[in-house]
Amino acid sequence: MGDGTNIKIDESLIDSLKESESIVFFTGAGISSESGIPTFRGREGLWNKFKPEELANFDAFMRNPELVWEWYNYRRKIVHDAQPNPAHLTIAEMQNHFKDVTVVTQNVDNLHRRAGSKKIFELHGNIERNFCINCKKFHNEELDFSVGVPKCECGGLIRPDVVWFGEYLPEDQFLGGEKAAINSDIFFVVGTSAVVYPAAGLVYTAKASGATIIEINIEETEISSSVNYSYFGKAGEILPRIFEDYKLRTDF
Ligand code: BV8
Ligand code: ZN
Repeated sequence: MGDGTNIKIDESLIDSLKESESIVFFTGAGISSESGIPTFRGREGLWNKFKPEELANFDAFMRNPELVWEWYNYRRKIVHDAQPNPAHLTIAEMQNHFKDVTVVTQNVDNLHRRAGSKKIFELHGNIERNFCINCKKFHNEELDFSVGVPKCECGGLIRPDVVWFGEYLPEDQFLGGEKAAINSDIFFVVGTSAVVYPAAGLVYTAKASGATIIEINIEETEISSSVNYSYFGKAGEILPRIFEDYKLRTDF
């Protein structure tokens, strides 16, 4: 395990980056952990206490909407107070140096957009949006988060616009992410345990399409044995390090 500061970035990776036009960043909760947002799994996962599968599903919401809404309120506050970290900011800056930079994220926290990334596919929705389970109308600014589960004027309960277990991913977002994976030269996998499907399958889609796969994580994951390069350390340290090495060895 490295701490990012003593990690050596392979020269062959920098060479590949120099020849690359399409770069994808497939990200998970770990990229936001240095912004103070707890991850779901992994050795530092705060939700180790609650299994996300038990709260992030429609049946749990119907059984106990107050509990599920409370969990999301808690997370909304953390997300609202958080700021993008050097990992999000490096990805956004790379847009100025490569032809095509795409973010495909499992995160619902909006931090890539706030960091300045432009082309983003959100596979699991966005915690800042909410809609009525009955008429599907979106409700955002007008919601009062301090008083229990809000209801739509049609009487339906309002839920966050995130993808729960057992629900289909938004088709346009998944197809966009899949197309980016297929067309990528380099596919970074950053801060994800890569156990939630179909999202994690995009790693194998990219690999089968010939992309070089680079994993950045504080620990080994399900995909570690399938990637071309693994860097074990914090995303907020390793991504800036890779980009610095790239700039040092590239003439502008
Ligand atoms: C579906 C949104 C079709 C809401 C989330 C058995 C086998 C295979 C699949 C299944 C199965 N049983 C059920 C399934 C399907 C299921 C699934 O994959 N389950 C798994 C868990 C077994 N998938 C689904 O249900 C999906 N839909 O399949 O639809 C369908 C439809 C109808 C009927 C049948 C099928 C929908 C899944 C969507 C779930 N939504 N979130 C919310 O946020 O509230 S899940 C949740 O996991 C997260 O939100 C995130 O989106 C996702 C992935 O988590 P990660 O981002 O990877 O985070 P994690 O905490 O796990 O890992 C963090 C990593 O970061 C760690 O590795 C850690 O080491 C690292 N790290 C920490 N700090 C740092 C770091 N790395 C770098 N730097 C650091 N500083
Ligand atoms: Zn409604």
